[in-house]
Amino acid sequence: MALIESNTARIVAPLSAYGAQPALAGPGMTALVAWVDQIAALTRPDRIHWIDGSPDENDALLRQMVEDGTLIRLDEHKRPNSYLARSDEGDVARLESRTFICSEREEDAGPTNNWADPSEMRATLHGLFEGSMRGRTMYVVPFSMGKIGGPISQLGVQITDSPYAVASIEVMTRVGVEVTKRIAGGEAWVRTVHSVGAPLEPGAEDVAWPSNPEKYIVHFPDSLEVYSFGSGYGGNAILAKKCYALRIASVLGRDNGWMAEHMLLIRLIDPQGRAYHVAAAFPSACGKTNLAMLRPTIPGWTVETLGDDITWIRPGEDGRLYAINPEGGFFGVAPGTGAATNVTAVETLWGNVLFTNVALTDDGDVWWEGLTDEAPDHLIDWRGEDWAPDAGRPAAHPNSRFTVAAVQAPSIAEDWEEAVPLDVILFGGRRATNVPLVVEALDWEHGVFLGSTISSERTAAAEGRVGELRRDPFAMMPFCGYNMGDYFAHWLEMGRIVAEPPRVFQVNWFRRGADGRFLWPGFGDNARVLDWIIRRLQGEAQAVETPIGHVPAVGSLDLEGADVSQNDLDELFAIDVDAWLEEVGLIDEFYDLFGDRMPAELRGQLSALRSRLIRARLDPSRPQTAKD
Ligand code: OXD
Ligand code: MN
Repeated sequence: MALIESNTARIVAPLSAYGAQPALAGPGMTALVAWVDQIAALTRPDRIHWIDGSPDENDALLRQMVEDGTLIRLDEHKRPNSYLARSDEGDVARLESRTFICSEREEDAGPTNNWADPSEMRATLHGLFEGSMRGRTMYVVPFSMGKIGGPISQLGVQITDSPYAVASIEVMTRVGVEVTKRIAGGEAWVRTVHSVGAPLEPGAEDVAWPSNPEKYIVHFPDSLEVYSFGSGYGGNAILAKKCYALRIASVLGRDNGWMAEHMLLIRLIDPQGRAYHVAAAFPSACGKTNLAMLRPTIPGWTVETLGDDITWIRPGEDGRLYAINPEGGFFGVAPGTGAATNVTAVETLWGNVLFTNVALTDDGDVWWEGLTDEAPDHLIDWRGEDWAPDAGRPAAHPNSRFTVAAVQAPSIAEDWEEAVPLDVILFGGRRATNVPLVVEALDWEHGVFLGSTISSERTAAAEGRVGELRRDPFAMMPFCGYNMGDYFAHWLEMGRIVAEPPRVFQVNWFRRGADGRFLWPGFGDNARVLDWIIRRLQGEAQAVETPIGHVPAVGSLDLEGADVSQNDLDELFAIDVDAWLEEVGLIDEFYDLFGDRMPAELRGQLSALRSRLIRARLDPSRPQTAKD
């Protein structure tokens, strides 16, 4: 089995100028150095570079990548200090089929994760990592999720042979010697190891994006370790993000009474200046960054950004749940981000950006589908080939990305690194049918039920057939590090241990009419839904009870100035009882997956929903929707 159990002596020299091992002492440092030595002995890099997080070091790293052909520097006037990376064509997305949860017992990984026996997996990884960094530099990257020393923050170290991963981690987390000092002092940290799996033979020429056709993204939740091999792409290579901040952190949360969620986090300020905090779970590529940077179309409201992808939540002493965004930057999907959809993101990207797989313009800037209405006449596409608007293929990869520091968003809250009390939790999917624009849960337990039923059409962020409907409870299906049945139970428990849990709502911006059109304008107009939600909290907005939850009463949604016809509104809130009874059957089947790990409370919620629907069918005169 091996994979770093032996105590081997250091076999490589550290760099002297940048990258020397920090001169720190303490039990934590001894353990850290021993681990680094073990990984080096296994992977055999030519050099070890301890990242100190300084701007000079970052500059040198970026300059080296430009020299090596890994990055293209963009025009300094158009996009200052910004770079473009083009990945290998086979390395463009997270790979769920190559992602493993290796808990000791298979049932603890649950039916929605790929499980592999931990000893067998260690043996496999040992073979893969053996000598995998030959000819390369091994970077040791100490990082903090959440501000360094924050009450909800957690530490980690990533070892990687990818300078692109280092530069990305420096944007996405807080990196540097301050973290190493805390580790040296004995604070807990998580071990993560990454190799692109492309050793460089002496004299061999490197490629711009080294990777390996064989890919593994492996989590050992019992020992809190991550190993990723073969891919340089963001979600597989920035291990602090999905691997640690969601999969490993969800396990830490289960064991220690907190939650790691795939949620954006915003502050809404109403026309009276009152602030509310909303965390929202949406499956990948459902416009989370757009909502995190929303510009309301209704007067008087402001949205401040706190986070766009991950939220960690802990009970506070006052009986409320408190949340932080553990990340330091945005790793956002570029296509579809434009002046019409997210002008704040466009402004955020003025400079200091690491782009991946977008197109290059003739004047050294970047372009992607949706950035502007009209495409430039000529581009170099994400594969490095000439492109013209009639090429018949996208210029940017559908999952092309920008990596940028959170502080660059003009909408970022001044205190975005502090924990905030949660008022509202939103669950959203991408549903063409059935799910209304907004539904308020009857209570926490019903809210957990709504979260467990999120579903969405598959997107380009992960491999698979685009368009296929997939259940994505809490938007955590690819990111829960343990049995999802237990995860549902943990959600139920968290609502019980706090005196004042947040109110829960379900939203769906993506419902389509019979003619296939989107019924809701979305984007800035989504603020109308948020306005209704906040007015519900204030006891001001009216709702009607339907079999599936509370929906806005007629006239309670502020639609002044909105371009939504009465017919579309009717369709947005229509509840088709028969279609819902079918949906109940599908949820039932989905719940069966979890066998005896499925909490009885959620089974109870499902049968209560079925009864309410049957009653509604028998007595259709009962009020059904906002518009009936
Ligand atoms: C992401 C994802 O990259 O959810 O954020 O896939
Ligand atoms: Mn995400």
